[in-house]
Amino acid sequence: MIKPIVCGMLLVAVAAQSSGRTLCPEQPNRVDITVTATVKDIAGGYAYRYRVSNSATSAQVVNRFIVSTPGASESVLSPKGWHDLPGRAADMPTVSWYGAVILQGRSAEPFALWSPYPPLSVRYYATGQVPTPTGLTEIEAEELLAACPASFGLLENVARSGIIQGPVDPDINRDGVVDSIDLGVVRASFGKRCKQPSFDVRADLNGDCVIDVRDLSFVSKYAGRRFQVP
Ligand SMILES: [Ca+2]
Ligand SMILES: [Ca+2]
Repeated sequence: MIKPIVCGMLLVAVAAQSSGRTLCPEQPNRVDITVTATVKDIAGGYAYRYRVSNSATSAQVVNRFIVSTPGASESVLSPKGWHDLPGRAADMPTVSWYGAVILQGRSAEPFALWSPYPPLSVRYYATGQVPTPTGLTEIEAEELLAACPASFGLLENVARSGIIQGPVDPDINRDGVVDSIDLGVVRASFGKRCKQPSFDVRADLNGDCVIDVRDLSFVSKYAGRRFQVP
């Protein structure tokens, strides 16, 4: 039974080539980066400084680095190289950096943002860039891009994501003060996990898909603190 199946696959491959069907480049999924963050109390808020290094073993360059800033995007400044990403889902505001391509074996210059919100776990994302093959005409390159939308470094094609320190707003109901109402939101779904009934995503402040003492202690730590409501 094995031989006929192999023969069949070969015939399909030959047919694809002879018909001129596009062979898409590999999708971005082989970026190997190291991300470090430092946080300092500064001027009534926090300065977050990030460094991104693209490993020499990475198969792709990095063309965008993104930090999720839940509940805090309105107050994030945009120093050189940083941008708000308009059009993102309201529950996942982000800032992103795409000032230059980070080659394999290289580090990006550190970049920073300021936020009034204290540090907790947030998610970062990196997209890998797949260059179009050399030697194509402009029309051929456009046809390849159109035929292979998944292959080129779009935000949706995240090459690597992970957890890092970033700004998180402990004022869950955003009334300007961290108090018993915010603690109550966490307690109301304490112990719940993602996709369970009564899991309140607002209470999962560190984004680990479970509402537990980590979330509660973060809100408790900042009880009484006032944050300007945008
Ligand atoms: Ca509140
Ligand atoms: Ca959590």
